[in-house]
Amino acid sequence: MPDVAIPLMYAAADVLRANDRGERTVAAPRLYPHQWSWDAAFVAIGWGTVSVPRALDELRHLLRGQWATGMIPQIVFSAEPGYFPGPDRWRTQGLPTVPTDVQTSGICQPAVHSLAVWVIGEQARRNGGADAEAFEAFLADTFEAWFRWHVWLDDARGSHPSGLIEIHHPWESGMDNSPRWDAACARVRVGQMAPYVREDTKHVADVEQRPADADYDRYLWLVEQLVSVGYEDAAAREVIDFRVGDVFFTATHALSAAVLATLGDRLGRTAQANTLRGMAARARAAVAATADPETGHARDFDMRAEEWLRADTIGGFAALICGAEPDVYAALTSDLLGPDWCGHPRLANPLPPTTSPDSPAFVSRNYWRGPQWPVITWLFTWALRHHGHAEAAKTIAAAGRDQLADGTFSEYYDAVTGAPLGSRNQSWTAAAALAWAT
Ligand code: 9WN
Repeated sequence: MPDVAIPLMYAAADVLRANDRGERTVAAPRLYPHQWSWDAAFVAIGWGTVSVPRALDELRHLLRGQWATGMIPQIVFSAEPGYFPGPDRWRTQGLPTVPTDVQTSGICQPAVHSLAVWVIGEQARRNGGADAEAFEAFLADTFEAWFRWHVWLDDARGSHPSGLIEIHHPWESGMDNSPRWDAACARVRVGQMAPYVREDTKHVADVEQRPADADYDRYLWLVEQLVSVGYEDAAAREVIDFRVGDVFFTATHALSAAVLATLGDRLGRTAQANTLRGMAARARAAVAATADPETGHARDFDMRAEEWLRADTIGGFAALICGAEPDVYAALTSDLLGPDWCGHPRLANPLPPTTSPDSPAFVSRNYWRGPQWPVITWLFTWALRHHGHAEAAKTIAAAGRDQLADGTFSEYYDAVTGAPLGSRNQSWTAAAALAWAT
């Protein structure tokens, strides 16, 4: 029986249908009129509960943007206006590594895609019949593409001795203005570049819900630096002002590579499956090695300054995504549920805030600096269940569903007042509601 009230499921499916543009879904109706990489993975999971073939189309469309290097780009652009920076600013067109039939940005986002393939595969197996067949055909067609994505991450972004996946832009973390990046961003020296006008602030009720202008200057400057080396990975490592080992990204890579290995076994691709298992083990060990000796929380590493980045954020719980030793996992789980995090007395809903309410960097309504993001909540509930902590998953999922009962399917929610924030009818929020229903 679904755990989500039936009318909420219908409403969530209606959000996906309204945001559907054929083979792809816009991340949000006005704010994000293109296909985003990690959004597409979660959105496909949501679609999978409605229509497995439509879910597979979503992922196929995303793969149209895959670069020859193996990178899956952060954005596959559509012709719809209203978002900045668009293709003109990214200037990826004409590079030898980019696809020719779609335009893309030049960076990536967390590797949750093989997780999506896995979850949709489970749904297809439960459905049986044509859905199961469609999934098997899809897996055989696309396995290589997902494999190449993880290989690229391991090679081009996993060469630092820490074993962490490195990112070259805060947007690659998916948690753009998280306090995780404050110290590293402070070291970015913005140079001369063409003027620009933000579009995002035109679509939200209050600019205080979005990153600051100074953040945007850095974001755009980092794009200039990447353009200056034609997005070539080795050169980018040398020139980029922001070079950070992202522990949460690393954890998604570990989890996704592990489940893709199991799918590879089923396809009889033993050598590739073993390669994926090796990557997953290395990435998991890298996440474990970041643990702060005092708190046990995972830390990011600034590869430019060669120092640990300390911030009390949801990134500290990265090991819950990829798995850890049983005692470490249990301790982190009880910390997440305890009075410093989900159970913090200031919170409107007992859900993981993106930044600890006790952190000086906490702002309850500003983007990744405090608000609760339903899609992140869903990811933690899936991972907790996967790693054997079903009760904790159930507790958090129940609160997550209560939050969505307002029917706005907002991008994020004020952690203290519970108010819906950012875009309404955000696709991945609707997808989270649907995914909790299975
Ligand atoms: C930049 C689409 C994306 C999400 C990110 C979220 C936000 C973009 C932006 O929206 O980022 O990628 O313009 O603010 O931070 O996680 O993928 O929903």
